[in-house]
Amino acid sequence: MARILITSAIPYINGIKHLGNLVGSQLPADLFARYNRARGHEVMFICATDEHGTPAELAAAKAGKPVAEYCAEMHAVQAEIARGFRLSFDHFGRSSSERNHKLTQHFAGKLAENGLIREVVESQVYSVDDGRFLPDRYIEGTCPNCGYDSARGDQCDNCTKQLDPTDLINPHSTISGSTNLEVRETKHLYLMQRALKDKIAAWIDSKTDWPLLTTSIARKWLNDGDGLQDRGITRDLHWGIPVMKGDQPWPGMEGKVFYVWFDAPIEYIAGTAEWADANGKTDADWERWWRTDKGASDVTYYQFMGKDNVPFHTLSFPATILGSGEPWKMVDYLKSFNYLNYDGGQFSTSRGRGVFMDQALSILPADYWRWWLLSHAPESSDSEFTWENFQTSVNKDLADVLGNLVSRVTKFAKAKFGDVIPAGGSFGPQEAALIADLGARIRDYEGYMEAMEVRKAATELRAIWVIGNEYLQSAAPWTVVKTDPDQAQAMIRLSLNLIRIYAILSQPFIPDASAAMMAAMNSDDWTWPTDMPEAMRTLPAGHAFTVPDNLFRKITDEERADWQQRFAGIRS
Ligand code: B3M
Ligand code: ZN
Repeated sequence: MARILITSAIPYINGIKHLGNLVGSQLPADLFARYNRARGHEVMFICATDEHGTPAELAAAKAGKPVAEYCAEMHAVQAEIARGFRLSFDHFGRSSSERNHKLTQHFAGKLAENGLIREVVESQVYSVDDGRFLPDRYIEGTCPNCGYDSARGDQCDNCTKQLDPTDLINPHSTISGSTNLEVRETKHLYLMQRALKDKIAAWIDSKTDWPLLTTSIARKWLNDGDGLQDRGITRDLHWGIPVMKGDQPWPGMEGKVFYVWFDAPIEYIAGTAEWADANGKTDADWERWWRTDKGASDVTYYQFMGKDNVPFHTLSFPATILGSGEPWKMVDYLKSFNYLNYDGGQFSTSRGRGVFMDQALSILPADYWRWWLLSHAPESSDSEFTWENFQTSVNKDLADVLGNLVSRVTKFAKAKFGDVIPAGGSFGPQEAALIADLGARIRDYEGYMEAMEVRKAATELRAIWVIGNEYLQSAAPWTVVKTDPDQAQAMIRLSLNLIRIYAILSQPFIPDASAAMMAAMNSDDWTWPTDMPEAMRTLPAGHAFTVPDNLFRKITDEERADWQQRFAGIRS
């Protein structure tokens, strides 16, 4: 049994995420967590809300609420939606937690002790009309690297370069649109990442099995141009983690907070401590996941995120960890995703374009979305959501292939042989062939799941459903029953067992349908099918089963057209 630590990039607090956000981090992380639990491994799966920074302050102001209250409410909203999508976090924490305050201040203190923090009197953009320093994200202008005209002060979304606001050409405030900006002096702390460059480079070089998307982004920002720069880790904001050196005040930094991207990844650790607190565990219980001197050396740690988050996880966060000089667990495998586009364009939060997580659940159950999103995960390139494609996937893969098999088999079995699994006949060559094929395909499926090849795993799972249909088609128990009822009984016995096996294999993708299949088979034996002939006999003759309600309904053309219109966004 392995010990597997999984973190998903933590979603910002300021609003409900769209399906593109979901498929880029939380959902594939959940798939991987569910798979590993199903294989009997010890899993710790952590996510949280990312609550600091100006976006939270401004969203709270817009909602007319104190920011702490706003964050608490939005956390509850996001947690509820996560449950709706069956995201199986062991804990869904909050980056504003006491645990994260303490840990973030701890790391800053260690970095200072190790001589890796310098104080910089910085010129920062002050918006005269807004009456405040403008944080990075609230300044937009032209990217000095690629010329994109809506680059943000912290990062260019076009070329992913990490920026400082003063790098921008023709900057303006995104709060008021004002260009009446001046540069004023303010003191900030810088993490001396340059001093850690060799260590970070060596660490990245050791990751020979990482996806190219991950290492190419990391290497680019490590080596290109000026390479790894020292980074400001404090901000002139009210809402955030107060700048302290461990538990000591930091002279000259009163009233300032840590930069949201400094404390956010630390929340992966803090979130695990929150898990301990919420479950009556001790510090040792979470430290065994994170401290290599306290049991974490046998943990394998996987991170999931969209490509825009990769620089922070391959350079900045490792700099924090390595710079602390303490034995914290570092990521072993970083799975990153491209973007999901929406119906010929991009998802847009500001324009309400695309499907947001709450809206998705209001029109169809989680499994429908999980299946489409995961089977179209933007792995090797960006991918696109279209309603036609979604309708086809749901109607064909889920309703026709899987749903239909389950309903056909159970209805026929009940009509012909009653409420229990029939005892007649024995498995012949057709059954042996199916069992062998299934066994081989399950091994392939395991390989893809272990490699986090999400699309390939989905394709293999679908193929596993298809071979069941093909078997039924050629074995044709509804015909055989007329001439050789015993043989038809054996076929149905195998098919009912197949439904249980499908429930187990499909559970990481479509947990609700899997639970319904397992319940219909009147079983709670979720043992992963490693020994195929054995797994095919788990439900014995005489075992009761029921006919479940239809697992999936089809999406009609009218619905498709209606939804396409409804989610097109205010300006389309
Ligand atoms: N909140 C950005 C995002 O949701 C950011 C991730 C933090 S991961 C530590 O895309
Ligand atoms: Zn750029």
